[in-house]
Amino acid sequence: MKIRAAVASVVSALAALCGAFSAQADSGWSELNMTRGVTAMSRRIYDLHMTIFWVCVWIGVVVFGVMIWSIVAFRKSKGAVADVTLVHNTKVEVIWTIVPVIILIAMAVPAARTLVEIEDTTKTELTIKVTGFQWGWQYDYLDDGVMYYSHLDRQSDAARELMSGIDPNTVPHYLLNVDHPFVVPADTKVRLLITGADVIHSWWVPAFGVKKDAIPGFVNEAWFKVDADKPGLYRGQCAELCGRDHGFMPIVVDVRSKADYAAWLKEQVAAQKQAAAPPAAPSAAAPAPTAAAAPRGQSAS
Ligand SMILES: [Cu+2]
Repeated sequence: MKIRAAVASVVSALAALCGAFSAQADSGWSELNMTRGVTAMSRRIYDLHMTIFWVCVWIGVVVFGVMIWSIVAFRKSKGAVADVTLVHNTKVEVIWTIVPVIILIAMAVPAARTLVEIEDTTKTELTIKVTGFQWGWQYDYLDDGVMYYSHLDRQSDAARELMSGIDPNTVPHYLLNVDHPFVVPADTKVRLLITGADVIHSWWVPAFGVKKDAIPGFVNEAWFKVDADKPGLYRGQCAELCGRDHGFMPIVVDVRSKADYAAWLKEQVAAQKQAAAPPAAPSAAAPAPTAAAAPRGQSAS
């Protein structure tokens, strides 16, 4: 009876913990977990992750609970005699085969549905090619002819140098800032065509629930649609060990409202057209600085 009470108290403590976890979703505890993100897909992935996490917790509690209770309650010193009828008991074997199969199917159905949807790049409204290189990212807006490179920002780059004398704590978003953030519209299904220029990189932005390898010679697809009310800056990193400066090629996505994005795009198109125009007339104004700076640090180490 004591053991039964102990098991009951462990179960109720775990139930309380479940409640505490969901109540503290925005406290420090959530830092240990996946982010819920800012897209419907990232939330689906999060919910799936939590569902399966709790299924695993309950299986662990039940299996270890029964095991520990059996070991303690039926110990030899208490005079327990082994129950030999349980050996090759067909009924028990059928139950402990069917129950896990049902649990696995119940978990596989929502997981497969989510995976299929992650791969569904139909009905995209904007396609951008993302190329990872040593060490930075190149963004090509295929329909608009806009292209630029995104590198670690100058401040972080200076502070990271050996003996730079700069305290990294004084650098805002140290190693997580870029010179030219990746600008995309909110409330738009954006398809990314992800590839690599030299070695394998991986484009990872947790808030979008997107992590896709950038492999030379292959084009991988990914998509995201940020909630209309969630414009802002979202950060990510290269998630594939790609060489010496793997830790120094962050990603910053600047999600803007559709109107702000359209205005930014117009500006970029005009600026890049001007930069590409042949310098025919000597009186022509100098091309406006654009985001399309030459990639630096492309040479392999
Ligand atoms: Cu990389």
